[in-house]
Amino acid sequence: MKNRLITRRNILIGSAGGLLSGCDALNRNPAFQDILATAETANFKVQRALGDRMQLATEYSLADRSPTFRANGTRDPGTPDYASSAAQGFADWQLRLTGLFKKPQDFSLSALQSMPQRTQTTRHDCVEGWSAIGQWTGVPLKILLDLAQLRDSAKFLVFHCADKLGGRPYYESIDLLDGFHPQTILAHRLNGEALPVANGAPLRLRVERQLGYKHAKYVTGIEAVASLDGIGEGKGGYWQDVANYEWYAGI
Ligand SMILES: Nc1nc2c(c(=O)[nH]1)N[C@H]1C(S)=C(S)[C@@H](COP(=O)(O)O)O[C@H]1N2
Ligand SMILES: [Mo]
Repeated sequence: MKNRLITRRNILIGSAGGLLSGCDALNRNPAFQDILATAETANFKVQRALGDRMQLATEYSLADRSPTFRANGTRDPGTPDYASSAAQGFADWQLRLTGLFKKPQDFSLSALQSMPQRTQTTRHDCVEGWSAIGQWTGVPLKILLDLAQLRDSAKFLVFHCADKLGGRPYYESIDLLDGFHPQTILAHRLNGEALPVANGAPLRLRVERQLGYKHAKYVTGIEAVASLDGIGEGKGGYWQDVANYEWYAGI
């Protein structure tokens, strides 16, 4: 039984590697292997779960877009720093990659905009009971992870934001499966225009297989960590800490 399981695991890891090319670090990653280990008793469930995690979210046509893409949560971080950056069209915005990277580095907004881009029209589902379809353009997170090179000990990516809600910094985190997912992008355009302040200018995460609160707006930094323990209250995100929302909010 054990041997069969190991064999199956290798097959699963192998196929994940095929889909997410260049993800040797992911395949060696203990967190990734934990995903498999949690469903040891029902292997087909593991296979289904992993298969699901690899799938693309539905993409829509431009005609399907919502007339207006509503905003939720912070609509303007409202700090002097943010206001002065906004006044110069975010020319001084820096995205800082810190933590468990071999080559931690900063990217300016214009550097991110000059990288290969992905455009996708997807449906955003907020847990509060509304959805909206919008077209997003941004840099695939995988490109940044490949440049900064995760260390083998990295298990999660924490997104730090410029805003506070109720006095606490907003933050979110995802695992490496979502980090390397082809639809996971740092978006700077919505519906063909510069991302509005209300929707997270100049940079917001799109992690299309999960609910709205995972999509961190006003992103200033990505920290690669081995554990979520030291971040916020340790539950992996603002709403997880404040209201016990699920860390993995799959849709
Ligand atoms: N930094 C930050 N990110 C955030 C939030 C927030 O308040 N601050 N709200 C979250 C929630 S609950 C949702 S539904 C979406 C809303 O994105 P939108 O304003 O573009 O509709 O952003 C998410 N990301
Ligand atoms: Mo939300």
